[in-house]
Amino acid sequence: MENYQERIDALYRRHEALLQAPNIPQEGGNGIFRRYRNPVLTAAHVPLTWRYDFSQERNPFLLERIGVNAVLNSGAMLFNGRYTLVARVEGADRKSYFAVAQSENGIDNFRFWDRPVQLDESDEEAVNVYDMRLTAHEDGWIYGVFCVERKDPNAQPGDLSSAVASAGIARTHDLVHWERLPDLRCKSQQRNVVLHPEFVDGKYALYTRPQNGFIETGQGGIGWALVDDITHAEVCDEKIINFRHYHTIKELKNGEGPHPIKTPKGWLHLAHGVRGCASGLRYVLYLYLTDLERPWELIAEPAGYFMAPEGDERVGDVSNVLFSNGWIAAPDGTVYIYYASSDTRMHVAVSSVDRLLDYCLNTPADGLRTGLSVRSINELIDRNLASGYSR
Ligand code: M1P
Repeated sequence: MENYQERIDALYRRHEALLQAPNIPQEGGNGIFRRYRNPVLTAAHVPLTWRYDFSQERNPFLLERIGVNAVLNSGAMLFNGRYTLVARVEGADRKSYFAVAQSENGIDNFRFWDRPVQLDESDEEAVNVYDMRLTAHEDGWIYGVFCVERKDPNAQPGDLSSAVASAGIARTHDLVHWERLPDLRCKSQQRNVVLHPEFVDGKYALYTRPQNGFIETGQGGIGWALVDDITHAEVCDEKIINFRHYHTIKELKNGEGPHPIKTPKGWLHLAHGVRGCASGLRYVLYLYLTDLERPWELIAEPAGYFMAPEGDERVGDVSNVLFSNGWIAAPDGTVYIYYASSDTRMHVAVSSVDRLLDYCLNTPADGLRTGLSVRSINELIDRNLASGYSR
């Protein structure tokens, strides 16, 4: 039987081996992006000191004291030259919190900082917080906008599930000390709210997702709203800029991912779309492009999904889900897309601004009926025949 210190050393060795495992790109793919083999963050990446009590007196069996269920939906940015994720860590108790992890190259060796983020409470205590979108705004602050969940005060007695979602806002300069601002005030419930990185007409601009209830999103889609004062943010007028449609990948709901990337051809957006099927909800990722001067105006939107769950990604806590609220456009034009699979673990896929623009501008749009989908295929075949390719 190993002694206590040897067992601790073995835990650390296994943890280090995981943290230092090199990641490698997967072969094949569609040319638009490249997946990497290993998840970049999982529950097992969480520091051992957050989970174990290393005192033999208090923890003679060396049991894990505080469990982690999943590491998922992470905000992302380059911070002090490092690829930085503000991850949603979900405890075994189902409460999520935020934690910063960094990597030198964006694809492997992500390490959490020493402690999770200790966010101040707003005036009204929240039961859960999750899915932070990071925005380094031109006002000089780094903002984190996230979902705040509370029990529905109007729930019937015995109803322990009904909840209310709103957008929490906090800002920081160092990702350690966060100033909590009042939650977004709005007529509807909100999840997937994202701060645009630039002022628009001298105002803060938000991508929103108005909801009828905690789960239902009603008629709309992704919204756009201007806010005068981010320290008392209120959505008075919201217009839908990216609609949902019947029999598409976003038939049931959609939501903005991270804030869009500014490119010479427009703002490049990453979003998720949801449809229902016999096995439940299916979450996929899609892209769209909006005008540089008028970020609320759609320029292009390829048909269908950009990424969908594949292989092991399909299975997890909430299966058949890809979700992204973080990507990084590096100075050389490489784009690192950080996405979670099945609400369980974080992955990276790599592309470039040029490839993603090409994809957006040259993939046929959704004609919304099968006849037009087949017409697009035949037009492609005609062009290939004209170039001498018959099969
Ligand atoms: O379980 C899938 C996702 O469900 C929600 O997203 P949406 O509000 O668009 O339905 C969020 O809870 C998200 O965290 C989760 O990944």
